[in-house]
Amino acid sequence: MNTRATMKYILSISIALFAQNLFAQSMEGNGDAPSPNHIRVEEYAARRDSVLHRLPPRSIAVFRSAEEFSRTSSAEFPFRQANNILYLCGYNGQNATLVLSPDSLTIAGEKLCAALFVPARNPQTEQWHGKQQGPEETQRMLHIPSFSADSLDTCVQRAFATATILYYDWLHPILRESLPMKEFSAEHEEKKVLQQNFPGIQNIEPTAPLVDSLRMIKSDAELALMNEAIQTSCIAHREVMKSALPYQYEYQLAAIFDKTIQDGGCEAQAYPDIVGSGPNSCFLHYSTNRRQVMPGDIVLMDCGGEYRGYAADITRTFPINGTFSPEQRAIYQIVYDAQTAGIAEVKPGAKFTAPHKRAFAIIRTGLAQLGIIRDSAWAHINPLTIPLDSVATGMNAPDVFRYFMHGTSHMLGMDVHDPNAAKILSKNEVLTVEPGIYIPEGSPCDKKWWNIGVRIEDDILVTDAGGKNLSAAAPRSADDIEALMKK
Ligand SMILES: [Mn+2]
Repeated sequence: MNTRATMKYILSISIALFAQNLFAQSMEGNGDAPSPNHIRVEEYAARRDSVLHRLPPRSIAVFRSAEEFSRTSSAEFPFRQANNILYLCGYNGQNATLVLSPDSLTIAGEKLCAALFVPARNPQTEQWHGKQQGPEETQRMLHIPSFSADSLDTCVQRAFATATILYYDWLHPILRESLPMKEFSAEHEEKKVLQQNFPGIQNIEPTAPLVDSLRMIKSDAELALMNEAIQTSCIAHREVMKSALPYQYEYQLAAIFDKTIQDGGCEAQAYPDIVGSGPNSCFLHYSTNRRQVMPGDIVLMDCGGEYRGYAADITRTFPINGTFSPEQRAIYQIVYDAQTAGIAEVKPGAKFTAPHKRAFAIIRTGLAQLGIIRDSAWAHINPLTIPLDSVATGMNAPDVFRYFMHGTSHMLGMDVHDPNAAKILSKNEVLTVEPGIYIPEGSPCDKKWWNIGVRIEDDILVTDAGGKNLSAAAPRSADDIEALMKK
C-alpha cells in the first residue's frame, strides 16, 4: 500500500466511524440486519417539528406502524414499515405508535410534544426472532422520547380527553388494539364509537395532509438514498439485458435483477417485479412472471430496488434476441421520443400533467403515421410544438387511449407511488416519466403490430436546470440497448 492508498484507507475508516456516530442506527439490536436508516436524528426531529407546526391547538396526531400480513396459515409476508413512521422517526419495527401534540402530552410526569410507543423487549420473543429494539434502545438511537407500548392506552386516553381534533391513520387501526372498542370495521363506525367515548373530539382528520407535502420535497439525505436505489437498479437492468436468452422463464430474468440489487445493498424490491414477454408485455402490471420467453419476443421489465426505505422505479423494454424487429423498433422509437419530450417538460413551476400531455401528443402522431390509428389530421401535426392545453388525453382521445391507457408520471420516494399533494412541480421533487404503447393480439390494426408492448420509465429529479434523469445509467435508446446486448 503506497502513502496515498494508506491515506485513503485511513480516511475511509474515519469517515465510517464518523458516519456511525452521526447516523441513527435503527434496529441496532438486530446485529445481522443492515440498518434501514441513514437519515440523521436531527432531520427526523425537524420533520416532526414541521408536522407539529401544522397542528392546530388542542389537536393530536397518531401514526401507526405497519401490520404483518399472512402469506399462508403459518408464514407471514416480509414486514415493511409504514412510510410515515419511517419518515417521522426512523423506527423500523412492528406495533409502534407515534403521537404528536402541540399542547404536549403528559407521560410519566413529563410534558412532551412527541412520544413513540414501542414493544418492550421480551426474552421469549427474542429467542425466536432476534434482538428487539425496546424503548430504551429506541430513545438512545433515534433521540425521541420512547415508552413501552403498554403505556399507550393511558397516554392516549388522557390526551383524547382534552383534544378537539384527532389526526389519525385509518389504515392503521390503533383504536382496535389500544382502546376499549373492539367490534367495528367500517371507518364511519370507528368515528362514531370514538366520538361517543370522547365527546370532546369534534373532528377526525386523516394524517396525510400533515405529511404528504413534506415528503414530496426530498432533502439531500433522501436524494442520496434514492440515488443508491436507482443506481443499483440501473446496474441490475443492465445485468438482465446482458444475460437474457430465449427459452429462459420470465422469473429467471427477475432473479437476475433481484440478485443484482441485493448485491448492491437493496434489501428488497420496491414493488413486485414485472417481467412481461411477448403477449405479456401488453399487461401493465403483469407480475406472475411464469412464461417461457420465446425467440423474437419483446421483454418489458418494470423493476426497481428499495434502498433504506426509498424506491427506484425503472422500466426497460428489450428484444430477447438482442435485435429489435422492424415493428418492435418502430413502436419503441415512438415511446422513446415521447419519453424524451416528456422529460423535457419537467421543470420547477411546470404543471404535473405537462410531461403526460407532451408524451400523449407524440404517441398520437406516431401511431397515426404508422397507420395503427386512423387520425389523418394528427399524422401531419408537429407534436413537439403543439400547445399542451390543446392536447386531449385519456377517454377524450379514445383511439390513442386504447394503446396508451395510463398516466405518464407519478411521484417517487419512500413509496413507489409517492404522495402527490400539488399540481405544480417544485425543485427537489422526483417523478417518473413513463409513456408506453401496448398492442395486444386482436387489436384493430395490422397483425404485424400485435403482442408488442413497450414502456420506458425513468426517475426524474426536478432541478432549476430542468429534469435530471437519475436513471440514465440504464441504456434507454434502441441502439444503446442492442449494443449492450451484443457484448
Ligand atoms: Mn412507475
